[in-house]
Amino acid sequence: MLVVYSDIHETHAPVYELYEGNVVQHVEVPDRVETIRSALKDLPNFEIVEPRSFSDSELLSIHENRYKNYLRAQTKSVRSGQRFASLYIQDSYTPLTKGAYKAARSAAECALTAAQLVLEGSTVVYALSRPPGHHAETESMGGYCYFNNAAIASEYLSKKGKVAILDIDFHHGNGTQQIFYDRRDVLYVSLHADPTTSFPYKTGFSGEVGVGAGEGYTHNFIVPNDSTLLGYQEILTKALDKIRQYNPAYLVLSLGFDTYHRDPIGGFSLQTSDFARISRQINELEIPTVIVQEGGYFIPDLGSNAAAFLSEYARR
Ligand code: OKP
Ligand code: ZN
Repeated sequence: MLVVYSDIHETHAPVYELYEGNVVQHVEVPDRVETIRSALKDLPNFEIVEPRSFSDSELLSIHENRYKNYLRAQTKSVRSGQRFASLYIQDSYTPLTKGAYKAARSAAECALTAAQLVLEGSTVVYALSRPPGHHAETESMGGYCYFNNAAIASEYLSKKGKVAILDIDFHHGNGTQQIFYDRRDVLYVSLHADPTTSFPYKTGFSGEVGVGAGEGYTHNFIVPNDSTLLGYQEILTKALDKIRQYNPAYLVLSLGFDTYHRDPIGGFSLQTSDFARISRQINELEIPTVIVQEGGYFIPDLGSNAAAFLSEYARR
């Protein structure tokens, strides 16, 4: 399996977030991706490749130009450490660092490269991207996300055929939902924690089903807190049925490991070996797939969780 990775992400190293106004250590740190990379690099069946470069047009197919320019200009003026933007921002969890723009752009290029490789005939490619993307909306950063990597890759693939996005991060992908809410050529299916009590709080309820031409092409499945594999897989089966009915040409998987039982900000009870079972179930779809890394914050076990999940795919 090809793994698309660039070390540019390291220039984006958030230090703290403001949680209810209090300074809290940031969990979305460079070590996340480094620990996954080192777990995969010595495994057979994995090959790490650099992202290709893309012009701004792919990024601008999803994000507003003025938002992109704002992010670039604002990060340029960060000297060291971090600060917070005043505009185009959803929350106080998503700081500007010196490298945020470059890293986010590179993460999008990882996802785009993975999409391109799938169009060229690979059955599955993994974008080891950071910062994550699924909370980023057309015109705003939020939830540690700046550009929506999975949405940018999906838009790219949608020129060639119908795309289904399956989002299995612990949190609802409000950005991805917003971007494709009125479209039927890209299906959005998400399994996540109850937004009544979990981030992003405002969206992800089961009554949100899309609008206009997109009505019926968004599906939100709420997974109860403390769910273990059995309960999780029951809901996953329903989500996968929606994807089968849609019969897409491509699958984009927004993959989060914050569903792990030891995750510091998650609330489910999945174990390392469960990730292999879950990926086997998704793999049964047999659709050409771009996997895009989203969350997952328990660094000591991130490498083994990624290896457990991806090794099932690497058999393909
Ligand atoms: C990003 B992704 C904890 C507050 C956490 C933000 C969560 C962002 C998750 N101090 N709030 O979906 O993994
Ligand atoms: Zn998450």
